[in-house]
Amino acid sequence: TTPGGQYQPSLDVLQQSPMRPPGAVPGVPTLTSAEFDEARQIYFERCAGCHGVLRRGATGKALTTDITRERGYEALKDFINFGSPAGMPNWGTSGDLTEKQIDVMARFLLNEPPQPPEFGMAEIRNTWKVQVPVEQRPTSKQNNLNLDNLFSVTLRDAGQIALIDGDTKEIVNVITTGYAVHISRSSASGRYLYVIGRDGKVNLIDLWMKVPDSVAEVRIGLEARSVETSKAKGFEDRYIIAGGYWPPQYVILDGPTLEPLRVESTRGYTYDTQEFHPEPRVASIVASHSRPEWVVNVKETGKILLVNYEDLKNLKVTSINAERFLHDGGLDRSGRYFLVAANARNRVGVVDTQEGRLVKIIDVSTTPHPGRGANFEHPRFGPVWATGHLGSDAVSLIGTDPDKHPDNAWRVVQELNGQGGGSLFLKTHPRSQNLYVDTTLNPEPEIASSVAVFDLKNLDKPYEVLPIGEWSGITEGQRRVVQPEFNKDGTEVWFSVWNSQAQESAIVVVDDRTRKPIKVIRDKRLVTPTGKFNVYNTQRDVY
Ligand code: DHE
Repeated sequence: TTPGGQYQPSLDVLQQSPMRPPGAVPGVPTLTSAEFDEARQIYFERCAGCHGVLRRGATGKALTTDITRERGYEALKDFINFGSPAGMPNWGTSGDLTEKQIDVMARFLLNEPPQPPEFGMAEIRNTWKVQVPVEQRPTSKQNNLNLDNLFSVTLRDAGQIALIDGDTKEIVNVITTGYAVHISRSSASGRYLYVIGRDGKVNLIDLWMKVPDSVAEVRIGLEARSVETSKAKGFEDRYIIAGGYWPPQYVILDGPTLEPLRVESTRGYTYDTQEFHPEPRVASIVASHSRPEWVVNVKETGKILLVNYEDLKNLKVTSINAERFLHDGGLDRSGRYFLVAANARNRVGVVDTQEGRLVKIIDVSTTPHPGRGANFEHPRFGPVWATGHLGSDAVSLIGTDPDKHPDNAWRVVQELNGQGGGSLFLKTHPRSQNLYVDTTLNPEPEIASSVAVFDLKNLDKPYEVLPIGEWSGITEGQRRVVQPEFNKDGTEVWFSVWNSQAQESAIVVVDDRTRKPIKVIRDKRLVTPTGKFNVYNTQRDVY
């Protein structure tokens, strides 16, 4: 471990490619080699996720040179500096990028995007390392941790995760991983934890070790966001799937060792106009608990793939036409239906994972962003799944019970109004009466550093605002509050107070019943905490 160590994301693989600053185009500013490398690095770390490596746009607008040259250097600089209410972060005024870096980025965007190299089985295999072979791992749990209530916390800019004991709130270990781990997923048994970095690096963490640590790693591409495990009966802890942004592909790995087994490209045709797309990225992936299948959401083609892992040699994939720009989503409370945001189309798609078919595409508000969403019993409409939005203050509640509440199923039964746009995640728990909605990317610092709580028994009651940033005791920097996550019992909800790398960050733990803070975790090792994943809730998809 390297507690508090600063991670320098490496461009090792990218560096091997023959990419050089483009030659001068009349009227287009040039970049030196050093500036070009810096811009590529920043674009990879901050921009590619929304705008795409080839800049063809998805959650963010297209930034191809026909568009950027039309807008011009000054407008690009302003946009990067101040952001926009539609969800573009204010990279300059937040302190994340310097004036000089913004100048370099504006010039970079006026030039053609460089295309990174491919990354097939040979390259993937080259990065595969088993640090502790299976036979040298413990055969029973070697620690006294209550693993069910352990939290895996992303330390974004440090390239690490922190394992935090949910009972004592102590940091158990800080583990070096890929850069900006996006999500953590628990294996079906709960023994293993899988994390994926933005740089495509997957780490396998064995929670049975005396001090849980990484036992294997592999890089599945150059940019990635999602990882999931096999959860069906008979396949527990057997396989892993990781989804790539670049190259656009998914890779199936052996669960206990991360040995790469099969790589599949997602390049192909959009579901609607059936035009070829060179960069259909793999967004969220969720495992079915009842069938040996993963639900794989392909952003740019708008297709949902049900990848059956029963026989990897004769891979069966059901390809469902859904909607473009699929992003994040989760299962309904029954576990049968999967709901996913097609965020740039303001829609939510519903798939019946049992019958392997699309159920409905539902119109919601501007740019839905649910995370995995929030399931609860609505006092009037029965079971619902909720999503917040990046582009509006709406929280849409969608009925999910076609058997007992057929009139309410697969439509927005109610829209709540939260604090504002810029919402990333919302959460509740089967034992909670509260729905917590963050507004992390709202341009108003007060709103970005607080959350709204709705009373699930009385949704007409105005929401209460919890000033989480203020409760953290941190006074410096932009204290963005992000991603509510419950403990195993559903009695506490944890929030990250996500500051820039140079500033102090924290985690605030709130008592769900009283809605008051019960603990603030402040530690110099907590560098830029973002996502938090409770082992038990993640393993069983409790959300
Ligand atoms: Fe995420 C989930 C992609 C920005 C933190 N994010 C996801 C998922 C995808 C995704 C595809 C679903 C994974 C799954 O369930 O299998 N995220 C992207 C992007 O492309 C985007 C928009 C831009 C980018 O450059 O990455 C983006 N995400 C962010 C952030 O800025 C956040 C706040 C911090 C960070 O690390 O970059 C962030 N994303 C998260 C978190 C989740 C997530 C914490 C899981 C939430 C959950 O509760 O399931």
